[in-house]
Amino acid sequence: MATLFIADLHLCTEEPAITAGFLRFLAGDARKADALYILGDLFEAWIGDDDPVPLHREIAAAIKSLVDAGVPCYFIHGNRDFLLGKRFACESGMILLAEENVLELYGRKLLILHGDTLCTDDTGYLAFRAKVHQPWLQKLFLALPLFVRQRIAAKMRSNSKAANSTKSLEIMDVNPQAVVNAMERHRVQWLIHGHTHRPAVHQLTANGEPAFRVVLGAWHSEGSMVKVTQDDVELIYFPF
Ligand code: LP5
Ligand code: MN
Repeated sequence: MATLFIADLHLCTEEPAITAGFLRFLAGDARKADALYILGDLFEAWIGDDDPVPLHREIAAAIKSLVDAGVPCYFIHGNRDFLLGKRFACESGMILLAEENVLELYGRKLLILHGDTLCTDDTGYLAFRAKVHQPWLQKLFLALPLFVRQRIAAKMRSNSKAANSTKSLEIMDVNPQAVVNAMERHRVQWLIHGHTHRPAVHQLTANGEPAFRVVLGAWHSEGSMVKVTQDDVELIYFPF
C-alpha cells in the first residue's frame, strides 16, 4: 500500500530519455500504487490542449492505461503547464486538483502543492504569475493561432532563463515563513512540493510541533518520487 508523488518532469519532444523513463515508471512502480499524484510541471511548456504534438497523445494514452488499470492519477498545475485543461484531463483520465490540497493518507495529513507560491521572495515571478493567471488573459491566449502561442511561450521561456540567471539561489527557493504559514493554515505537519528542483527532506516547526517539508527532485538524468506508506515518507531516486 503506497501513494506516489512526482513533479518537474518537464517532458518535451527534445528529451526522449525522460519520456522513456516516465513511460517505464507508469508501467512499473506506478501500477502497484494506490494512487499517483503529479505535482506540476509534467510538461516543459503547455500552450493549450489543442496542441497536436504526438508526445502529448503518447503521454495521455500511457496515463489513461494506468488509470484504467485501477490507479487514480491526480494533477496539480505547475508554472509551465498551468494551462493544461479539461480536454487533456479527460483524454488522460487525470483528475485536476486545486492549487493546494490536504490529503489524509494512512493516518497522516499532508499538504501538497507545486511549490512556486511558496517562493514569496521572488516578487518578479509572483507578479508574472498573477498576470498569466488572469482568466481573461488565458482565454485570449488560448484563442490565438497555435504558431503565435508557440512564439509567445518561447519568448516567455527565454525571458525566464535570462531572469533566473540574474536571481540568487535564495530568492528562487521557498520562503521559510511562507512554508510555516501554509502548514499552519492547513493544520498539517507534512508538506510535499516540487518546483525548486532541490530534493530534500527538511525538518521545521509548525503548529508548535515538529514538521517536515519534502521536496521532489526534477527528472534530469534520473527519476525522483516520494513514496508515502503507513510507516514512512520516502524520497526516492531511480534510473530511467
Ligand atoms: O520556469 P523556470 O524554471 O524557467 O522559472 C520559473 C519562473 N518562470 C516562469 C515562466 C515560465 O518558464 C514560462 C512558461 C511558459 C508556459 C506556457 C505559456 C503560457 C502563456 C499564457 C499566457 C496567458 O514561470 C521564474 C522563477 C523561477 O521559476 C524560480 O521560481 O524565478 O520567474 C520568472 O522568470 C519571471 C520573471 O522573473 C519576471 C518577468 C516579469 C514579467 C512581467 C509580466 C509579464 C506579463 C506577460 C503577460 C502575457
Ligand atoms: Mn515549476
